[in-house]
Amino acid sequence: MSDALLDAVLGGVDVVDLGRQLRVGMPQSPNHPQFWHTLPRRHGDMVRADGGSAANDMITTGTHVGTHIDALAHVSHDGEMFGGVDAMAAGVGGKYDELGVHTIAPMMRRGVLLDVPAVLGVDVCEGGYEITVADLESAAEHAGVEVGEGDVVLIRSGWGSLFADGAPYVGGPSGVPGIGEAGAQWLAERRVHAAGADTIAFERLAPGGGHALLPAHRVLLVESGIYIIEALDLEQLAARRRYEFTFVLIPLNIYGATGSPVRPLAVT
Ligand code: UVW
Repeated sequence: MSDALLDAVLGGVDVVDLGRQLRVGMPQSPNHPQFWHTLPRRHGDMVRADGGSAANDMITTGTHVGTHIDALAHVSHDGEMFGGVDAMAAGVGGKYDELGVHTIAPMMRRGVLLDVPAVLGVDVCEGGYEITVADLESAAEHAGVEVGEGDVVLIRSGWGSLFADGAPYVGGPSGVPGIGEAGAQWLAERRVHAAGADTIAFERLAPGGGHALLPAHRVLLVESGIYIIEALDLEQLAARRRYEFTFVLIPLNIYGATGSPVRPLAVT
């Protein structure tokens, strides 16, 4: 639905789309199977007696591509997932019965935006920059919000403005800005429901790429049961200085999956 149509349907309600468009060739994590979209049946391939015809397409995709949510089944540490679930015993048959994405309830919750570049006085945080607890606290103060239990916290690094450039968004040699273990502990202490960012892996990736250590994934997904949302588009929200809103997200109800593409909304 276009922005204009959403406005017409919802009247005075302001809706900001936080999802990235899914398209072949978009930047995505090399850790995941890529998004693929084909059109096996075009108009005219099958024409009914009355002249009608239908086009039908097909997507093949990893569940962690584009804007997406990580289920608690996504990460384990020392053989255990959240709640002590045995990671090696789980997933037999290709499905995570206990912590798959089907266990994430649709979200309609208080959302807050922590705009880190706004408090650092830059357009974009540098590649590999670790967003500190002091940065998070300054951004909350700047926004006039207190992060509380059950919130969805969206952390903007400005890196999302590189999405259209492709490879630079993924990082590699430059690294990617984001929180580290300390920032994740800060979120966990506040007992937030979910946390998201405008980057490909949510947390800081060190320059040089490779198979990164992901301590914030461990703290949030494994130790705290807090969902992670990645590759959000936070640019419009920041431009409009919308720091507090109703956050709406519905994961696809894929039984046993480790994640799901999503199209979240910020509603005020
Ligand atoms: C990364 O590429 C690390 O993202 P995800 O958490 O979806 O695996």
